[in-house]
Amino acid sequence: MPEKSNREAVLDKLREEALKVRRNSWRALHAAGIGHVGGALSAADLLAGLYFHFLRLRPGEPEWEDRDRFVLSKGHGNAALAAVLAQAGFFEESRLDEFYAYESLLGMHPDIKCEGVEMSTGGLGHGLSIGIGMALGARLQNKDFRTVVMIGDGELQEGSNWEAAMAAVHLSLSNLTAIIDYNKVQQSGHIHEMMGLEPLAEKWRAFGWAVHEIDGHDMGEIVDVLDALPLEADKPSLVIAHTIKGKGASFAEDTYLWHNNAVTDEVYEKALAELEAQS
Ligand SMILES: Cc1ncc(C[n+]2csc(CCOP(=O)(O)OP(=O)(O)O)c2C)c(N)n1
Repeated sequence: MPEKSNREAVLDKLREEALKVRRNSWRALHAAGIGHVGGALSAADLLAGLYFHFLRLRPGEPEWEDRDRFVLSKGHGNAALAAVLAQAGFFEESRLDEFYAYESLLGMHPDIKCEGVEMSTGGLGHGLSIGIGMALGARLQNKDFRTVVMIGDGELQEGSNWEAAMAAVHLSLSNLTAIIDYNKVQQSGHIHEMMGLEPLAEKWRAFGWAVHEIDGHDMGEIVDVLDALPLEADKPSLVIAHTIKGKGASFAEDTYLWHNNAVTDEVYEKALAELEAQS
């Protein structure tokens, strides 16, 4: 049998990590008994690609000043961020069992005091502005670290994002990348029913961003776009990642009902069984 190509081996490893991000997200949410399921699962492949292929980090030295910065602006997806940080070695995976516990640094939203977390987020609409500050900071200090911000599509309905979108172009921040987790569902319904975003790519291009659309569950497409960053010289990059809210759990896919829900023993077992079948 021919040996797998190097690319396929890399992609297989990343897919395994992504599956583990889903498993570990469920682990954390089950420990809490409740939480934001849908937006954690839609972001799992993107987070695996970022943390295991793109971001230059030193998990044993979280404050390393030349590290790349990642801001989860859609902070309610913290179960997946906690999962990927644990897998990357910022802390023990067993700490996922403290998710939402009293005084735990792993809460419903990212806490800057937690190893590997760059910014406390959760009040939506701020991450891109924070990322602009980080990217500008890199330029002013003559440093080559990159900044990546992940934004939710429901979050994008907030006006502050569009002010930030203008500012990033005005400042020519080619060291800044925004990723939209475009799962088409927000807290209380489908995006197009609440307040549609289309034509999304055209809007960002009109603002002056370099834009590329991918299937946010296709690891090959994720790796290719990350390898291509920055997409154009002198412009910030935007990746529109088409995803499915609740991806990997049939009962939670493409519905706002699983934006935030109770995670009972029964739900947890069902979710793990489905993931097992996908591995
Ligand atoms: C400023 C602000 N308004 C409202 C909320 C409540 N809230 C939490 S999640 C959410 C929906 C976000 O939807 P989306 O960005 O699509 O998230 P995803 O589907 O990726 O989970 C809302 C309105 C908040 N956290 N912050």
